[in-house]
Amino acid sequence: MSEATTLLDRVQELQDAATAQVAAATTTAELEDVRVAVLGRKAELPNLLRGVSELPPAERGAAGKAANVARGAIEKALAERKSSLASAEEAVKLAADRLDLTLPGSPQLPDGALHIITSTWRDVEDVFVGLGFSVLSGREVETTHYNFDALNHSPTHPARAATDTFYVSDDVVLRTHTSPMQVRAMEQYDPPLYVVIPGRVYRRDYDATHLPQFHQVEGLAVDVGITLSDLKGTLMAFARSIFGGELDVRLRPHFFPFTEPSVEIDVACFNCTDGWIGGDRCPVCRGEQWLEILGAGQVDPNVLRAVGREEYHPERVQGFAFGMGIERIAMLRSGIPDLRLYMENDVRFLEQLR
Ligand code: 2NM
Repeated sequence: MSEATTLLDRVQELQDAATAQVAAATTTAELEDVRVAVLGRKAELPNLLRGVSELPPAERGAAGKAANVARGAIEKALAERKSSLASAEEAVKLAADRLDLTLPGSPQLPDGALHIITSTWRDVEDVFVGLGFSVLSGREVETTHYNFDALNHSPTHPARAATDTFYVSDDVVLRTHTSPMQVRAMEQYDPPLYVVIPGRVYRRDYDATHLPQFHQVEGLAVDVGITLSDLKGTLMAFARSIFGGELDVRLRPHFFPFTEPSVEIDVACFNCTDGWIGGDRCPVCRGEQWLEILGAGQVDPNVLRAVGREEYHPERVQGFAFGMGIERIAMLRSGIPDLRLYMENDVRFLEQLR
């Protein structure tokens, strides 16, 4: 028997052994071990090809070809086995991973809720949107021009004091009300103007009923022939919508720099309108029977003039304006008197106000 015949027999043996091993592999990992054992760098078949060069030239061709054919057959067997094992493994994995999307989540997470300031803000805003007002927002850092001068605050007005207002520099402050934006609105838009401006405001004050940062909604209506009756009707509709039903509203004379005349508006105490029977005094109004809810007035002609536009000349248009603290409205509605609780975000407190 020639060396070539021996070699061809060995090639056939190796191919048979390799295909048997391929067929016996039961996982893709096992199959990879088989591939390394039969075709890897240290395997016999690839190394046999090297011996071909030592054969007599006439026999090299047949031997080389046989070895390459065997290699091709083994590679094909490997590829086929690999694809069938891989799809079987995929099927097992998919069956194990199956997720029933109709099952209830676990654990059940508690629902979140809006903060009382956010929900009150939205309720107030919604009432005025329903009355035809647009909603604007302004910057929280303002110039003393927009925060005080254009709003008819005299150069010595006490609200300008550094003990009351947060100054960023000599002529820049954290706004103490949202009215600066009302001046900007008059600069930007022609009358008729019906806007409400909710937002954060800042004053140097901190106790049970005053926070250094709080929230306001201020409103402004400017049109031809606006009177105090328009103010009263609008704010009565607001008060009834927020505090309920047919409650009475009263206007008390007051003073604000930017309005003349100015009023404070009270709503009849919703807790004791039909007579208080729980003890000597109603705890909501402390026996007053009225709750102060906001300040308002006819826009002072000086404010309209300070806009500096002919369209807002006080002989052409008139206006009313009002402002309220969102915390105060929330406090009256919820009966929780200490505003500091609103800002601590103690979950036990927040959960009582869902
Ligand atoms: C209040 C009370 C009264 C007010 C006035 C103005 C403006 F810009 F028209 F002059 N805005 N807001 C106003 C009037 C605010 O808050 C208690």
